[in-house]
Amino acid sequence: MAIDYQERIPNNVDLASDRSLQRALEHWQPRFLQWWQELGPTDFQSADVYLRTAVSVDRQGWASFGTVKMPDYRWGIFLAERDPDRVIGFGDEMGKPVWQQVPGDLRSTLRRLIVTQGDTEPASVEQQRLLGRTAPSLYDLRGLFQVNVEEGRHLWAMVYLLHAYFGRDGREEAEELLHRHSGDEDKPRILGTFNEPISDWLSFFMFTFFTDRDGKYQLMSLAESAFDPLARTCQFMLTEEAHHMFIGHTGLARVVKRTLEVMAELRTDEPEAVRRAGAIDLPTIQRYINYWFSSALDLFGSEASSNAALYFASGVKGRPDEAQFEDHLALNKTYALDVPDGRGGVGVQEIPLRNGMNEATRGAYAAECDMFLQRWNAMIEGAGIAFRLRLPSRRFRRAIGVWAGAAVDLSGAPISPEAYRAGLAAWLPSDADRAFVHSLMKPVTEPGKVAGWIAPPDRGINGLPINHEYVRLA
Ligand code: BYC
Repeated sequence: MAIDYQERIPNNVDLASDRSLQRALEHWQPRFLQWWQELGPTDFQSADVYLRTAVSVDRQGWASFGTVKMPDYRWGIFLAERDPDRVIGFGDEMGKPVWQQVPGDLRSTLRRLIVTQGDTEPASVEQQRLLGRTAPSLYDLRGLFQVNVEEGRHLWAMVYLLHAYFGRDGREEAEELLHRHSGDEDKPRILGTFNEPISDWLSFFMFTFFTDRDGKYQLMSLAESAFDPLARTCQFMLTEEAHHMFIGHTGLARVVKRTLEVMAELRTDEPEAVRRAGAIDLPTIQRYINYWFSSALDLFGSEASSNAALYFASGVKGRPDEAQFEDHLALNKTYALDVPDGRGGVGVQEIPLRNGMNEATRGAYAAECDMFLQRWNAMIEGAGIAFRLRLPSRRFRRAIGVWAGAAVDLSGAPISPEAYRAGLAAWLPSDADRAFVHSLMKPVTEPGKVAGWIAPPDRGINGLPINHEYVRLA
C-alpha cells in the first residue's frame, strides 16, 4: 500500500480506516513533538537540513531527499508489504501461518520486547542531543540529524505496534517511552549502553558503528518474528538502519585515515606528537573500541538465556537471517559455552542450543565488527605502521551474563582483581584521553571544510558534492 502523506500521520497501514487507533496516535503525536523539542537535537530546530524521508517501502526509490526543518520531518508508520503466504520459519510452531494478532499467552513477552526495542530509539536521540554544537563538518552534522530523525521514526514504528495491538497497556507503555530518559537517575532507559553520554564525535562514530550494529542484529532477529506486523515493521527499519552503520564505519575509517596522514607527515608513531598535531592517536582509538565494543556486547543479553529459548521456541524472535540455517528447530543440540570455572580459570558448559541463541548472535556480530577492523588494519599496514586495532575478547568488561564482573584481560584470560583494576586504567579511555578528544571538538560550519582530526568523506550525499551546504544554519 502506498504511503499516504495527506494524513497528519503519514502511513501505509490504512490508519484512516481505524478511527480510534488514529485518534490515539494523534493524541500521542504532540507529546512526541514536545519530547523532540525538549530532548531532541539542541540549537538546530530551525536550521534547514538536507534529509531523506521515506516515501515508499519498495526496495528501489524508497526515499526522497530535500531540505527540511527537523520539527517538520514527516515521522510516520511504514511497514514492509505483507506476504499473504508467509509461514513461521523456526521453532515449535514452524510451518504454521504467521500471526496477524498477538497470541494471548505471548502478550507480555512480545510487549516487553517491543518496549525494550522502542526504548533504545529515543534514548539514542537523547544521548546525542548536544553533538550538533561540535560537528566536524556540515556533511557530518547532516549525518547526525539524519540518524536522529530516523531513530525518532523507529520510535513511531514501535509505538504503532503498542497502540494497534496491545490496547490500554500498549498506550501506557507508549507514554512511558517518552518519560524514561537516558541517564536519568530515577527513570533511566532500559538497556545499559543507552544511559551512557555521547559527548564527542569519536564516541558518536563508535556508537553508530558498534551499537547501531547491535540494533541491526536485533532487528534482523525480530524481522523473523511470527508476529507478522512486528516482522514487517523491522524489515523496513533495517532499510533505514543501514545508513546509520555507514556513518559509523566511514566515520571511523576517516578518523584512522587522518591519523595515518599526520603520522606520515610527522614521520612518527609517537602518540603525543600525533596529538600535538591535532589528530587522534591509534592507542586512543583502540581504548575507545575497547569501551564501546564491550558495552555493546551486553545488549545481546546473557549467554545462557531461558528468555532466548522461549522466544525461539514460540516463534517470537528468530536468528538473524534464519533461512541461512539448515535446522530451524534447534532441538537436541548443544552450544559449548566458555564459563568462569570458579577457580580462576575457564571451563566449558554445554547448554541447549536454544538457550544459547544470544551468544550465537553475539558471535556473528563480533565477526562482522572484526571485518571492518581488518579493513582499517589494512590501511595501517599500508602506511607501514606496525600497530593493529583489535576487538577485545567477548568476556572483557561485561556487566550482563556469565562473565559479568569477571576479572579478565583484553584477551579474555582470567587475571587477579588487582591486575584487572590496574589494567582497566590502561585499556579504557582515561579522563585525559576524553579531555583530549573533547579539546578537538570545535565546530566547522563552512561548506566543504572538515575538522583537522578527521579526513573528508569520499563523496557527498545523494550525488551532491562534498561542499554542498547540507545544513543551512538559521
Ligand atoms: N541492560 O535472558 P537475558 C538498537 C535483562 S539496539 C540491562 O539475559 P534476554 C539501537 C533482561 O531484560 C537493539 N538489562 O536477556 C541502536 C532481563 O530482564 P528481566 C535494541 C539487560 O531477554 C542504536 C534479564 O536481564 N533491541 O536498536 O535473552 C541506536 C535477563 O535477560 C541487558 C533489543 O534489545 C542489558 N544490556 O535478551 C538506536 C531487542 N541485557 O526480564 C537503536 C529487544 C539483558 O529478567 N530485546 N538484560 O527483568 C531483546 O531481545 C532482549 O530483551 C535482549 C535481552 C536481547 C535485550
